[in-house]
Amino acid sequence: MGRADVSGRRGTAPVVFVCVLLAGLVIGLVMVSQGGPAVSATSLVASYEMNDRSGSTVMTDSGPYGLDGTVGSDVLTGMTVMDATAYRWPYISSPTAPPAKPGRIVNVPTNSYLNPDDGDFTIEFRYRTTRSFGNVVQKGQNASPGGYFKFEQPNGFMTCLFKDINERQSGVTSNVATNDGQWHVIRCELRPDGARLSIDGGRWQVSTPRSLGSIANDQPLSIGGKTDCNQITVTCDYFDGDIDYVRFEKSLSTPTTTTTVRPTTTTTTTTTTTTTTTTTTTTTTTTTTTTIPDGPVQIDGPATVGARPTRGKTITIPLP
Ligand SMILES: [Ca+2]
Repeated sequence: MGRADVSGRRGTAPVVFVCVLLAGLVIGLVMVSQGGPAVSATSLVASYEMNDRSGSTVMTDSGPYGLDGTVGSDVLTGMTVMDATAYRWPYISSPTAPPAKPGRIVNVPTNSYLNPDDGDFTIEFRYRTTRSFGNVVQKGQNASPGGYFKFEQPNGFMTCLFKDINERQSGVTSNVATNDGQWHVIRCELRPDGARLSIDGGRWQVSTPRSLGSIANDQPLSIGGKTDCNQITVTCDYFDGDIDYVRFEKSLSTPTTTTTVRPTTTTTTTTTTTTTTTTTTTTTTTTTTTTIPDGPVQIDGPATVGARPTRGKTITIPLP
């Protein structure tokens, strides 16, 4: 987790006493540059707008790193749904019935930009469904070394879950169902004190405070279900519905403060003898970083669902 906490100590120029006849000239100087608190902020690392044309096999990343994905053969692209261009995951009778259908998965090859590592991480997507199951977005699975994250919606209640390298978990389940067929914006953030979830820009629903360690695996990003599954020993938990976009933000390199220390020089002169004394004071500044959560957090506040989604309309077109 990023931390923003700067503590510093200033050196004190030594006081020089002149005991003999003449006063001495005392010059002391300590300079420490003022490095402000290092604040970690999340930056966009991938943006999948899912506006690719019909029949596209490539999920285009419009983010800064071009982390394009591959569209499974069962996923429909270029769909106009209400006001959006979206991908469609067609009807499936059961998310867990054999055989596995890897064509239902959109995946992006593993990339460190898509791992939370030990910093802040944010996932936001806009989706609609009338079903009560399905994993929407995940990178890694429960058994993945290094940890993982996922979104699933048992009974229509969206849940985001993070699990770190030490198998500590932080997750939030929405207190409202969002499987009403309308567009909903789901935003989940991993912060130093755990996960928090917002529905359609509503109040944060927060996890039990828990600081997680690093989350970094070598698994692909998977949209629409699991990549590594067989529906026998590991269910695939396929999604059924539409997704308008998926975006990822991450705290990247944290700026560090620079400290400059100059030694203190003291010169003392007398009439009888001349003594030059040089004293060096070393000042040490310790710098750490902390993330300042952006935005208010209200524990277990009601999310606003049923309100008009960011770009949604009130008309309803049933899913196939
Ligand atoms: Ca879109």
